[in-house]
Amino acid sequence: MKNVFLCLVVLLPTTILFADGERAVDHAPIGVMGDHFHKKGESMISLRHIKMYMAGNLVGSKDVSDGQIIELPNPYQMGNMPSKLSVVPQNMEMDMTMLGMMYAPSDSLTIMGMGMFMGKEMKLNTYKGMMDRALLGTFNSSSFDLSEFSVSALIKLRKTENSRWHAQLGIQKSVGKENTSGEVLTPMNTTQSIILPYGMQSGDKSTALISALTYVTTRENWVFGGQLRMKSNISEDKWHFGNSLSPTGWLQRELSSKTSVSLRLTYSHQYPINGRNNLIMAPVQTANPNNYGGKTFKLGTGLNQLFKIFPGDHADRFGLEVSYPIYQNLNGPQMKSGLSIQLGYQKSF
Ligand SMILES: [Cu+2]
Repeated sequence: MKNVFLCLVVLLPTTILFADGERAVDHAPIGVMGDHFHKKGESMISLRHIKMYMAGNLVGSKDVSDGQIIELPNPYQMGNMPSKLSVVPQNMEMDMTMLGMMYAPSDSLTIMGMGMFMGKEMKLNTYKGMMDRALLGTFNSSSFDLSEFSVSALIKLRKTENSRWHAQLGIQKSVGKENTSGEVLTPMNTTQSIILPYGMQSGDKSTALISALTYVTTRENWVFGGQLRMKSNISEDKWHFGNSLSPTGWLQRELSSKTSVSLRLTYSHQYPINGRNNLIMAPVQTANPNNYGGKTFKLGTGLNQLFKIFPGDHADRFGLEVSYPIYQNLNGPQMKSGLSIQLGYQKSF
């Protein structure tokens, strides 16, 4: 990550002109999906990588300690399982790699396809199920899999000299494993293989409808954009991650035709998990479908930079965006989001 960033900075002073007066501000900050459409006959490939960090736990918007979490009841208590939560997530890292493709059969329609790989790694503490509730130890859970595919249509609604409106309508299919198992340290101080809780799964096998409305307007060297995005489940599954609604707004400043910087505010509201897998019942908060989703505000800052590296009429586009949550109100106890870094490459032809 650091090396790529260094390359971006070192290559900044190169001066080359691009076809069609291509500008860095033509695309939104890299974290915005489906932000632009293409001219008839044009294609684009993109590769993005997102790294997300999480640490600590919240109930609503209040921090909660391990000590407070292990006093909460275990809703799935059975047999000799502890009556209180006994395993507490400490931190987590998520890696998402997305490969995207765009093609415009006409000036008013762009088809977009995307595939995502997802890797997750979580560190958890296990406490004794009863008596003194002493810390027994720490263990890791992880999963890595092809997670989802999506296909959508971007429809141009209105375009004037300095503004445009477009809609996105698509289908997202989760293909990642929803029953990955892993070795865990139990509150009885034994090691056992169980189906990992929902949050560690690479998918939920659901089908969802993706819809978005985007508006972008340009005033000299400034661009303002806004997008409202929704994900709504349309399949009948044993369980699926909650529907979500996320408006985002960004301000971009063009420093030169090849460089732009941005500031973006995103709100996201995600509903809890719908349904349940009866085999997921460990004494940990993540085994409860209600402890998912919530409301989050994130602030991000980004850089779009054009280069001429590979042959072709179009520029090689790089985008970097770093964002941090400024407010979180989570259905909890739930792990708190931290920094996320997104790096992307796009090339039209
Ligand atoms: Cu594109």
